[in-house]
Amino acid sequence: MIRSKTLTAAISAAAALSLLSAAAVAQDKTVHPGTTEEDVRYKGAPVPLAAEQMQQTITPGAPVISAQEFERAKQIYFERCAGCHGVLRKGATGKPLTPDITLPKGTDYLKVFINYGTPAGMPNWGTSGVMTDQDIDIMARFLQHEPPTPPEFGLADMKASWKVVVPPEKRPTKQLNKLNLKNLFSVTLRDAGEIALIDGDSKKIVQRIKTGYAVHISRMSASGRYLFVIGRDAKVDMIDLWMEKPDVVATIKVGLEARSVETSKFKGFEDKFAVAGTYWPPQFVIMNGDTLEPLKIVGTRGQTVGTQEYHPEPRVAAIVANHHRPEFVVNVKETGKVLMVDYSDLVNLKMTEIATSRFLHDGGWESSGRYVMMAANQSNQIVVVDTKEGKLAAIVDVGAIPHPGRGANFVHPKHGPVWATSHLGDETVSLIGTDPEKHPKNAWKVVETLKGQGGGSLFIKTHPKSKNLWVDTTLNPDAKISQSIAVFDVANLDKGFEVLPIGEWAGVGEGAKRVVQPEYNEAGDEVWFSVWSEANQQSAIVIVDDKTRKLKTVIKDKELVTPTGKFNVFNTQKDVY
Ligand code: DHE
Repeated sequence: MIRSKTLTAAISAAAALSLLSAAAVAQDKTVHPGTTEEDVRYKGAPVPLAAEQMQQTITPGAPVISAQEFERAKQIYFERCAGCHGVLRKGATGKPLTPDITLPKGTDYLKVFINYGTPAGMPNWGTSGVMTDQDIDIMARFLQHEPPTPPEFGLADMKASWKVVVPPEKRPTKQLNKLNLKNLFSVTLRDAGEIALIDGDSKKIVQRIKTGYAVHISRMSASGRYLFVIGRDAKVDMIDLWMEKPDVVATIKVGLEARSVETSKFKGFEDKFAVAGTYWPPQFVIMNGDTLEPLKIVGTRGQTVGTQEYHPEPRVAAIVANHHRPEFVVNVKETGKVLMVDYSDLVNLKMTEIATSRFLHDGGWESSGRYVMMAANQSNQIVVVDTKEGKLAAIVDVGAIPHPGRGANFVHPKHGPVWATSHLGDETVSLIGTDPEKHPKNAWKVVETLKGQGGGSLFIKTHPKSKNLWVDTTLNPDAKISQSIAVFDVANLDKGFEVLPIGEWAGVGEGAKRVVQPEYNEAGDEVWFSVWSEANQQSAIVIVDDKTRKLKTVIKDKELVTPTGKFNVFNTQKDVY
């Protein structure tokens, strides 16, 4: 009870701070010296843990801090710093901030550090006007104490939150609505904590459904009937698309912070299991695919690859389901391990742990479905895992901070089949050869590097029936670039790209109008783009005709609050990209 009330308060505070930090970034280019503006915008979002009760730890030799000051510092830390430095300050994509490092520096040094920032990446929280002198003083003392640890979240906690709203035997035995389910889109309404179901044929919003806080992604069950949605607060909602009015039939909280959910897709196991990975606690849980009953929790704490040091919070990033074997492929971010989890026997669980590269984030399949391509983003690498052999196939150096989403597969006119990623940290697009049989010389090598509009790219997309490769630049600091899309002709890559002014086409007036995540319809002849502004401004979805690259429709509706990810049912179910 306490948790849910305080969480609500934290969420509003977090949303406000998120806007504030965006504004600070916009006004002051030096808000995070040493870290690119794109990166600050992307990772600086609040972590929904501030409201959790944690033990205050007093570290010998550290300056006095009152209980009230400790609570204040804890809140600031989770809203501002934890996304990069880690919940336990052990260093994630940012540097470690543990007492062995902070105590020898002392309060005065740390205050200067926080106030002015450093070229190595510490933000100038004081001079940018984001933190008061009093807050800076509290933070300088807080950082010299052992970090407080958020609670664990085990089976009993999950079961206490678990609700089967409509039991399987009371659900429809056939589809009761007239929707063309294959061309339905689940759209993340990020700041509303909802998804919108949009009919891909009529472009009408069919329904809005309440989900978790700052809802993140949607994934489809193998049959295409159930939609799974996960929020940053680790709430999973399972939606039955066969109901007259599609709605939540089961819900569960699987931890305190999460980003990924997936379902079993191997023949014989369709719709049987769901899996969700959490940032906190560092673990994943396999659930019953019908009811979300939690069945098996597996922790991911352990040694990093390379130096083999213990890491206390290796977060679970992307999870993909293997179509060829009864396995989930689970990315463990900070330790750099890809786990291939065999779900055919949960009692005698078999798991292949593949040592790859640190900071695994997102990724997807190459076109044959045998190799999985995962971005180790802060390592500037793509790791390739052969899921048939259960072995690392290659680690490929690419540009700065690759961020493919699930990537894009197409046949290169000279080099054969390739998988592509764009980058957060530079303007390049890396094309990696993926056919070791017919094009062995090109396999797992960057065969060509394209130059796009700029850095700040989050997603790249094409479709087997298309000749276009779409590259967004959502987090580029230049509004002209973040509000438009670059499109390449895959048959004529030398010609460079065309820029389409998607933000302008939306006709929504004032706003950030960041263009994010191209997504195809089922037929592969339309591309949908979110035009993402703040919650109090108008946003839109712009639909482009893939063949002519001309504007087809704009979906504008006051219900479309902060649309970001869009997930076409068929393409998500079958992993078409
Ligand atoms: Fe995402 C996918 C984590 C910020 C939109 N995001 C993912 C995945 C992870 C992740 C691990 C892969 C899930 C999978 O495949 O199982 N995202 C994170 C973060 O940790 C990060 C950097 C910071 C945060 O505070 O959450 C972050 N993500 C964002 C955004 O700000 C985006 C642009 C807008 C939003 O809705 O929050 C965003 N992330 C997305 C989308 C996908 C995604 C649309 C799925 C892409 C796809 O095509 O599959």
